[in-house]
This record gives sequence, structure tokens and C-alpha cells, in this order.
Amino acid sequence: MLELHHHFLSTCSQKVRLVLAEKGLDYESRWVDLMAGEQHAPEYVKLNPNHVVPTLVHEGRVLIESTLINEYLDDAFPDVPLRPADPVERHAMRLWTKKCDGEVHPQAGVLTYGIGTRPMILQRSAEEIETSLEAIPDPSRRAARRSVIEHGVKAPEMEGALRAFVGMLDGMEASLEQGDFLAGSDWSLADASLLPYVLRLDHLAMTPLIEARGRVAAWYDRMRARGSYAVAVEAFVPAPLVANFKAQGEAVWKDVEAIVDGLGRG
Ligand SMILES: N[C@@H](CCC(=O)N[C@@H](CS)C(=O)NCC(=O)O)C(=O)O
Repeated sequence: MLELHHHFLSTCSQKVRLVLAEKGLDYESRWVDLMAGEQHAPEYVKLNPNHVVPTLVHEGRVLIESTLINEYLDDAFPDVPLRPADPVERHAMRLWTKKCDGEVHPQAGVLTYGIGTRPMILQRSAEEIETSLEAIPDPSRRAARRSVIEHGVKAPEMEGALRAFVGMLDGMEASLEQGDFLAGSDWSLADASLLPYVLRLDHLAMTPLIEARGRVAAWYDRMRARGSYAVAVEAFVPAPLVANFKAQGEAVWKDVEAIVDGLGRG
């Protein structure tokens, strides 16, 4: 009944898998190998014209955009509601999902490709790298990807990406003063949206940025203690790849730290 086209480590796929797990929904899994470029395959692009994961197919209806997929799941399967009933709390939840889509996610690729996957990509031939870059349909996304693959942590895009992630952590620290969850008194689509990005920082050895914010660090622990994390995230995390990400992150941590320390001074 539900078919999810996704990737094991993609943040947007994790967001949707977390919601499926919290709702106890089963789905047919369809892997899209992003490193192999399967997101550009004509058959897949018919489903998702943006060449990205995830895509959900529900009884023949095709749904794209992870935040909207999660809202759809909450509408279509309301038994375990994941949006606060209170209008003010629901607004707070939407502010988080909007921030995630508009400010955080667009920068995640800069960190992931510029630090985590760059060494693997650089092992390919120049021609292969060019082909994979040319397949990215959005010109600004393509330009940023090219820049971080060429320059890594020294890419000019790195500062904006770190600014967005530090802003996310600071905003979370402030929100969590109100309670255990990002919006309202229960786990919501806001928590689903942000957890993969905090995890990505951790995977890239930027853990000190999390630990420096006590409420975020405690939230992160609580989120990872939930059954949904084990089923939707942990079960898919390839340990060798994450170990590799961590090693790459550790290798550039001093540069990252210097950029973060300089934020707000310029
Ligand atoms: N706004 C989209 C963004 C989806 C997106 O960027 N997905 C990434 C993985 S998290 C992707 O498929 N990237 C393909 C690529 O890097 O070529 C959503 O929320 O679904």
C-alpha cells in the first residue's frame, strides 16, 4: 500500500522513515542509490522530477517533498497524530519544518559532500565527476556541489552552511527551554524534521557543537532512545561509511571550528 523510494543515509528519507515508524506503518522499500546516480534515472525522474529522494507512492498516488509527505502521512493515517492540536503549538511546529526546508536542508549537502563524501568522489575520474555534476538539474545546487567537491572545507559555501546549522542549534536550544520537544508537549513533525540534521553534524564529527548546547544534547539523547530511531535511522546506518564520515570530519574539525568561531564577527 505504501512504497518508499529512499536512501539509507539521506536526511529527507530519515525524516519520512521516522514518521512511518512513529505511526507504526509498514512500507515497501525501494532503494535509490544516490552515489550511483539512480536519482537521475528516467524511470525515477518520472516519479520525482526534482531528481531527489524521498518519494512516497500510496495506492498509486505519487507524493514528493519530505515535509509534505510527512503532513500527508499525518492526514492519511491520523491514528497517531504527529502535529500539535493547539494552533499556536502547530504554528511553532510549522516554523521548524519551514526553517528546516528553507534554511537548513539546502546547506546540508555542502557539509555532507564537502566533508563526508568528497574523498570518495575525488577517487573517481574527472569525467565521471563532471557527468554526475551535470546531472544535477538545479543550477545553484550544481554550482555549490562543484565548489565543495573542488575546495572541501575551504569552499566559500562552507561559512553559510555552518551559519545555518549553528542557527538551527541555537534556535533549538531556545525552543527546548519550553519542554522536551521542539513544538508542543509531544514528539511532532518538528522533531522528525530536525533529528536527521543534528545526527548529520554528529556523523561529521561536529559533535562539540551539539554538546555545547545542553538542552539540544539532552533532546538528541532522548530522540535516539525512541524506538522510531532504532527502526528508521539506526537500522539503516552503514557503520563503515559513518566511520569514514567521522574520520573526514575529525580531519577538518580545526578548520570548521575556526569558521564557527568567526561567525558573527564579520
Ligand atoms: N526538498 C526535498 C529535498 C530532497 C533532497 O534534497 N534529497 C537529497 C537527499 S537528502 C537527494 O536526493 N539528493 C540527490 C543528490 O544529491 O543528487 C525534500 O524535502 O524532499
